[in-house]
Amino acid sequence: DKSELSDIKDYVETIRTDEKTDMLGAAKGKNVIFISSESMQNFVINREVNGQEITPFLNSLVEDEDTFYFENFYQQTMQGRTSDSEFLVENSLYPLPRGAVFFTNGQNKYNAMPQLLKDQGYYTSVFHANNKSFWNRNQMYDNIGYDYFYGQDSYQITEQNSVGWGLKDKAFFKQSIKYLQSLDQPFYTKFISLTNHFPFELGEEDRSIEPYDSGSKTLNNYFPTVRYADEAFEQFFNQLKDAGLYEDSIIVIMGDHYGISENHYNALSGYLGKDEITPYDDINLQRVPLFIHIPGSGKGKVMSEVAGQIDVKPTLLNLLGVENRNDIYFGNDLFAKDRKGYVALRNGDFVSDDYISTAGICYDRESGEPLSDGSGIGDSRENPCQPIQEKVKKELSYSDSIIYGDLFRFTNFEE
Ligand code: GP9
Repeated sequence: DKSELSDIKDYVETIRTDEKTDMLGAAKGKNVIFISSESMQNFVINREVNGQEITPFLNSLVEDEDTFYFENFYQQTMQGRTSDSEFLVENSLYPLPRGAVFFTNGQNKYNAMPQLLKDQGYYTSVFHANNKSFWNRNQMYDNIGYDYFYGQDSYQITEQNSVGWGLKDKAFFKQSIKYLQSLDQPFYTKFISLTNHFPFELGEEDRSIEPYDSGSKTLNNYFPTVRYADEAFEQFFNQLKDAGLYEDSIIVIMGDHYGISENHYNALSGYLGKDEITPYDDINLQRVPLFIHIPGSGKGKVMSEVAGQIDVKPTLLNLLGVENRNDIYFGNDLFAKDRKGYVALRNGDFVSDDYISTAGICYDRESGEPLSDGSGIGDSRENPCQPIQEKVKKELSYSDSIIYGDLFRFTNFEE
């Protein structure tokens, strides 16, 4: 109820960082082009298949002086998959333990990033060549402050330019440019890619690398579709340059959730050269890439601190120099040094600077050594994960209370 909100406010004060980093306002007034990269996991970055680089373009961004690449960035989604990752990014709240919050609580009051940016004079829109009601997006987008949703009906979709779930990414980006050029600036836009979606279908003509060879057709086909996405992103960067939109924009590329489920871990362990995928490995496989590309910044580097999708909103708002002092959220600005130091996964597992907790076992994060066999749970003298575990539990339950109780109705986020 309403009284719980003040407990929650007190708690978020303890985890937020108000550090004035050197990136504060570094992208003030710039357009934002956010690319949600379907099923893109981090293990493909800087790796090869059949002797070929899988993601040559993204690999070049890792080295790029205008790009921050977050190599220990975790996805935190649950059953709502892509929509859960969108929810995390826009709100810095956790998705729900079951169901998709886009469906179950699409009419709640939120204090989401599109609305906050709209209040600063941004035009806000989403581009995704699928049915607008998929994941109840049309309703949720309206509610969280998107001005316009370019869905399936904004694109010319033919048999030739489609595969699997719909319009192929290269055609999607190409056809989006004219809309992007017509928008008032500054704009905040989200592009949701689709081709690298399970079961990773792609015609021979669009394949630049050959599938892998294992007992899993899913894993085998994943590599060529990941490469296709990588090429689509590169092409989009070039189109943005040609359209004169590049210099005044920042471009974010983020993997939304895993693409290779545990059903394919046998094959994946072979590919990764491991005997098996342990629970510890499984957690590390929940890393997805995050790139923040700021043309002309020159400050780009590889960022290794533990991070998650919950952190995107405070990071972007600070980059854009937008104040949200009274906001209620659970992430940290990824450019701050003084951070809470852990990422909660939606099932209660977590990754901290020092530990990984999963399946009741506390591991050393770096070495993968189990530090407790689970029997120490509830006894902080034996289980070093316990104190963080408590915070994770609290945080997830506070976030759930906000959503289930629609608690933001009781606050206006103003002084
Ligand atoms: C569907 C697309 C994929 O519109 O976003 O959804 P997913 O199945 O990955 O949640």
